[in-house]
Amino acid sequence: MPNPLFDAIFAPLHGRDTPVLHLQDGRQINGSAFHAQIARFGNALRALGVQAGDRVAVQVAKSPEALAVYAAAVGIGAIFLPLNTAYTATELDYFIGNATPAVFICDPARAEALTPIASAHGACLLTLDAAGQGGLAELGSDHSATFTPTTRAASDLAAILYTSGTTGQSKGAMLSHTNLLSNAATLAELWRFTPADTLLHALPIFHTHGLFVASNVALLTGGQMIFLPGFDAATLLRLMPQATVLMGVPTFYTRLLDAPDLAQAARNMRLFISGSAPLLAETHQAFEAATGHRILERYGMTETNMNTSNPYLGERRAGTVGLPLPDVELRIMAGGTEVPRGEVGMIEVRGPNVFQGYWQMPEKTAEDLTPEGWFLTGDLATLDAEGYVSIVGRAKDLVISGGYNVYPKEVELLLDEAPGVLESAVIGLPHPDLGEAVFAVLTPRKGDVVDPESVLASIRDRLARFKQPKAAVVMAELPRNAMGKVQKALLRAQYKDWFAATS
Ligand code: MLC
Ligand code: AMP
Repeated sequence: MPNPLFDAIFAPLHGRDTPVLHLQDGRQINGSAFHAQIARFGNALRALGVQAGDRVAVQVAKSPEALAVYAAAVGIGAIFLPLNTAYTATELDYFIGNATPAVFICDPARAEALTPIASAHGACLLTLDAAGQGGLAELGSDHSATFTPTTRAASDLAAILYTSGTTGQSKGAMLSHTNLLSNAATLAELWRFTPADTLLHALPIFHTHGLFVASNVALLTGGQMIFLPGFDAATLLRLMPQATVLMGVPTFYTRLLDAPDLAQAARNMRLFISGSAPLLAETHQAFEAATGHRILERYGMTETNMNTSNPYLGERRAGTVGLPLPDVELRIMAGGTEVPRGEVGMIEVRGPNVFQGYWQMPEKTAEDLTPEGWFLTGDLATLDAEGYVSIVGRAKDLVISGGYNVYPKEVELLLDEAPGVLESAVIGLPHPDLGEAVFAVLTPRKGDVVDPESVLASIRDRLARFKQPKAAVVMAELPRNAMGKVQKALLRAQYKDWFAATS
């Protein structure tokens, strides 16, 4: 195949005169119009000199045009690099410096602030706003709607997605055409997607879940998407009667449960899927009681796309993430050997979904990816007698807040720089809306008084909002074990009711 991912997912839109995207305001975009948009962007990027293998970085609001940029980048053989819209200039400087994209597309409102970053790293800066307008759109309108994709091998890279690291340094996960296409095809079959499906799409498209699981699966199977800028419970309920499938993080489901008329809105739905963070068994049960639907929970990550899923027809077991996907091998390891069923170990996975390594970080790649192709996920789990996987914890120091990952180290490094702070410990605490929320424990330097609010204010412009602690407290010193390691488990136990009590 000349361009495996493009040919399977986007080329079939050409000549399709039925809608592919439905927008909140009632507008519809049919397949051929969307393909023409992709072609114009692809031709414009080529005219700018973007070559196969170059990175195309984007930090733009979710829109049909933003999705078209993904398709265009893949179509011209470039490597698509989407960035969370919450990232600050400080964070972007790192990503752009590390990935050195040929082009960086940002919101026009941020262009002035980001120009020095783009210039410093040799990227051409273009703009695209939430309405699909900006420099890229203007360039695109000068170009042809006829498009020939650039030939790529199945093992060539299609995307790089950054994932934060336990050391505080983000790593770019390199994903090949095969990684993305094999996983989309496996999920489409497992979840019984057909051209008759309409996916309610309210996730961001800068992460695996919204971009690869949701968009790739719906487009690969010739379905339609109700493409929303973000999550709003009332809008989802209004549009749900026109949809068949919803994919969301657990916060979507807890919020929907609080909304009136959920049962009525869900009547025509075929499937509700949850992932990216643990879905509490009680949410699963409450949703079934309210709607009659058993949410299908699956488990994945940036480096591997999806690894496991509850079955479509068999038992969807609450509190588990289901069975390994048909083409994914999964084992639970401790001390170099597989643990007996029922015992806890770390999940390792191998298969066509597993990434190609971290961008320009061979040592970090070697830490997590064995020469035999096993990826060490850092997730702790058990297997039951039927092979269902239950995630019971994480070996990595990680907080998952509303489906976004926050690595405490990155936050601690900034907090430790605040005036008067000796050291800090960042932990995740149970939160009724976000599942877990970020919380900081600060200790003062000798003789200093630390005001938690001023400390939080000092990092406000340097870190994406979702990573910033929702609350902070001061302690005289952090609890440590005999080895001197901060005992975060003790802190989590001490403050476990903080958000339940305050929200
Ligand atoms: C927003 N805020 C958050 C937050 N989302 N804070 C902590 N955690 C979050 N997840 C902050 C904002 O900065 C703002 O702060 C305030 O909350 C309100 O912002 P908002 O934009 O109105 O929030 P809302 O729209 O309600 O967003 C919540 C959400 C959203 C849960 C709908 O976060 C979301 O769509 N999450 C999905 C994440 C996702 O797609 N993950 C997949 C990763 S892929 P302030 O202070 O300015 O008011 C992956 C692999 C896999 O994990 O398996 O799928
Ligand atoms: P990310 O790095 O954003 O891709 O996040 C991946 C991490 O999210 C995984 O390593 C898990 O810790 C977590 N995760 C994803 N899906 C689930 C799930 N269904 N249940 C529990 N944790 C999950």
